[in-house]
Amino acid sequence: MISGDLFAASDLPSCLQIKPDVFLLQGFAVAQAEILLTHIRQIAAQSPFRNMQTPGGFYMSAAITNCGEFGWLSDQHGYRYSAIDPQRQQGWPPMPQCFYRLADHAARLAGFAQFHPDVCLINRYETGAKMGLHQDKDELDFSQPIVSVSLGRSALFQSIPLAHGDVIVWGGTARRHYHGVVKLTSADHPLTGDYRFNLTFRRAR
Ligand code: MD6
Ligand code: FE
Repeated sequence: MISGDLFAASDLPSCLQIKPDVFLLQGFAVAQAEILLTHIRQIAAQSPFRNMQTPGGFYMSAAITNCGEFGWLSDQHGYRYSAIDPQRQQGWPPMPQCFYRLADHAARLAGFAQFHPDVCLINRYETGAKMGLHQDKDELDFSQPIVSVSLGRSALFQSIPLAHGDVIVWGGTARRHYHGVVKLTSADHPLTGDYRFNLTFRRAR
């Protein structure tokens, strides 16, 4: 039986606009964190995390893999999306239904009712890893937001502290803003140990 309490205001997930067109859903993915981490392990068993080379010849400190129709890649030739994981010479593992549902739900709460991600880029950070200042601009349609899910250890994303289970929806005027992740200092999380994982859902094509 559905009780009135199910729809009490306090049960609605909070969705805070923290900057123009940047929404923070604090703890939104906490309840699903363990199943998400299980899927990440299964994806990585097929398409392993790897430290990709940048066009400048350096290696990224965050290790990356993908699931979905396409995956984001960096190598000496540049940044791009590809339907093929060059490491295994076949497609990326499929995007689990629960990933898709989480991204869709978060996007809706932030006002993006028509988000259709075809990529989930998965970043893995350990102590000392960071993500330099960048724009996400390899996608075709900038009216589609990016939904970002943080798992495990906390990190500072621009001036925003992101904790386990926090979700960011990044769209509209913010979509092409520069951003980065500050170098992680030593700390452990009970579910991920030394690691922080970040899922970013995107529409590439
Ligand atoms: C990270 N995130 O949080 C890296 N990009 O590890 C991103 O680069 C990012 O969280 C675009 C939109 C949301 C993001
Ligand atoms: Fe980004």
